[in-house]
Amino acid sequence: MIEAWTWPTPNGHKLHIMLEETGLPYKVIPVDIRAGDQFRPEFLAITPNHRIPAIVDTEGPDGRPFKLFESGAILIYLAEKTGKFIPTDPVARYTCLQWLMFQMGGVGPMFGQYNHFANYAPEKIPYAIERYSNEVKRLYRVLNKRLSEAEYLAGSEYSIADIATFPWARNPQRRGVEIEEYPAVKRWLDAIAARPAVVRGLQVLADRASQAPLTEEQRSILFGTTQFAPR
Ligand SMILES: N[C@@H](CCC(=O)N[C@@H](CS)C(=O)NCC(=O)O)C(=O)O
Repeated sequence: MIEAWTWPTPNGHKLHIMLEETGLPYKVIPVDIRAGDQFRPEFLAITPNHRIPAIVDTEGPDGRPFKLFESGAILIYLAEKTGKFIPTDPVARYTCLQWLMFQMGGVGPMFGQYNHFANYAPEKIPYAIERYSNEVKRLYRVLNKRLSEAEYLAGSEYSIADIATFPWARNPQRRGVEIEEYPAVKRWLDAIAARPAVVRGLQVLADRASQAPLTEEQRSILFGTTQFAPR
């Protein structure tokens, strides 16, 4: 049984989709990051980084409970545990890991910074918005180039690289992007969105997702004194 400590955000959806794709038995433990659940002692005991997602595999590698955080590491772990969505051929395997790292180091952090400065920053800073907007578009261009030459990011097979990138690349309008400018990304997004396990994964905690403006308390939890208090 996988305990999924999670919330319906792009990083959370990577885990939800992977769990649905692999068919592993799992239990969702909601961590409401707007309410500050990420700072509760029981969650900090799993991840000192107080970010979702994190998992506990009640039957870990040595048969004992195993805790893991960082969505990329979790995807690799679950792929290796099930033998699914990570190629075994060395070239395809490292190509898969290359695109997974591209998501973890580029797409996630940069799209996140764009979202922060465009939608959450209390003042609109043109330099920051333009910098991250340019970077988001550059990353979409890189994805588009790759997906013009291969069906999926790792090559011919759907893999954890796609599972990691899809939740960030969908909803291009939220990233200030016109998807028609990236036709190969659009083709790939449509194909992945049609997968039944992806549809089910995106439903996990969907009733708790919110686009509502942040209250002052939520702002402190996510971006202010609560977030940055030493722990
Ligand atoms: N590199 C981490 C990033 C995780 C992350 O940033 N999670 C966000 C939600 S998408 C979070 O937990 N935010 C809570 C907070 O900022 O306090 C991963 O991929 O797991």
